[in-house]
Amino acid sequence: MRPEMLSVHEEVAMAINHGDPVVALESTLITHGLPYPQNIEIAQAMERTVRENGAIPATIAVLEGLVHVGLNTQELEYLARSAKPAKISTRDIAPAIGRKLTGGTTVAGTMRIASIIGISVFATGGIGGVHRASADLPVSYDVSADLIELSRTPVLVICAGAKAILDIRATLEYLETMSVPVIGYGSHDFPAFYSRSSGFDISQRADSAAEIARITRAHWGFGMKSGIIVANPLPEDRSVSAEVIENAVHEAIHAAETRGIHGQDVTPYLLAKVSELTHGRSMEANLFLLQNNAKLAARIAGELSQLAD
Ligand code: PSU
Ligand code: MN
Repeated sequence: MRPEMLSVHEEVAMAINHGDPVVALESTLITHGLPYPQNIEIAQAMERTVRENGAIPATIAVLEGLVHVGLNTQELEYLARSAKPAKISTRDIAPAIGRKLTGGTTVAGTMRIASIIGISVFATGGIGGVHRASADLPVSYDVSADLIELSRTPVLVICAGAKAILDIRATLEYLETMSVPVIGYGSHDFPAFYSRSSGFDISQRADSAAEIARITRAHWGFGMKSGIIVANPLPEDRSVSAEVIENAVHEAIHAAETRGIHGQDVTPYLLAKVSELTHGRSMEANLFLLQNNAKLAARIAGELSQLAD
């Protein structure tokens, strides 16, 4: 990594050097997930939650071709208001630098940058996955680069599972094949973002941040190179019924097919459509779970930094 490509916020750099807890945060959520000003409000709320739980937040994004790790208020504002931001997955990092673009990094892009910098804990909403197959394409080849990054980059990703826009069963099979541990926080059931339960079992359950930290340390301590998923379900009273979501997902997928949406536009399109169809319900759950994940991530980062002593 050439230094002129990268700007690491001083506070983040210091925390990394001292081995203090740091939590990376993604920015596609800001550029493609939510409209202004909700996007900046939630980004700042997540940063606050990370701090309140004893860690330093490091929001990752690319601004005019410079990779930023940790954004100040003006930088966050610039990103949140940016008119045509790029969606930056791993393969888009170099083009974004080379062409001086501004954009939000996806789970894959954020993991890669975090790992290069030395940050190993990352909080997000939901990961990308294997998209559902359709009648004319019975096997889905739309597999998010998030899964590939998880298979080769040692970062712990705290999320609320994967959204029901995806084929969750295929996503979990893929993660099993790629040997990525999936740990349910307080649950054996993989959450489906807005809903506590997808109905699909995962192999590990852990009931505390300390237990997750011990598993993580063992994974990397043993030389494993992959990432780890921590799936953090919403509490029961915040969860939206799977039926409400499923109807919206069907309609959203149909609309995407009719309009010929493909490639990296699929996920933002489906997410916006589902959110529109479920009105405020899904937005509320979304905001809550992002904080919930930021909090758990900060606690795990704290436990991990203690184990390192
Ligand atoms: N899933 C969500 N919310 C999101 C995304 C996924 O519930 O905002 C974003 C994340 O940044 C994720 C990306 O990394 O979409 C995946 O896009 P794709 O499916 O094109 O890989
Ligand atoms: Mn895709």
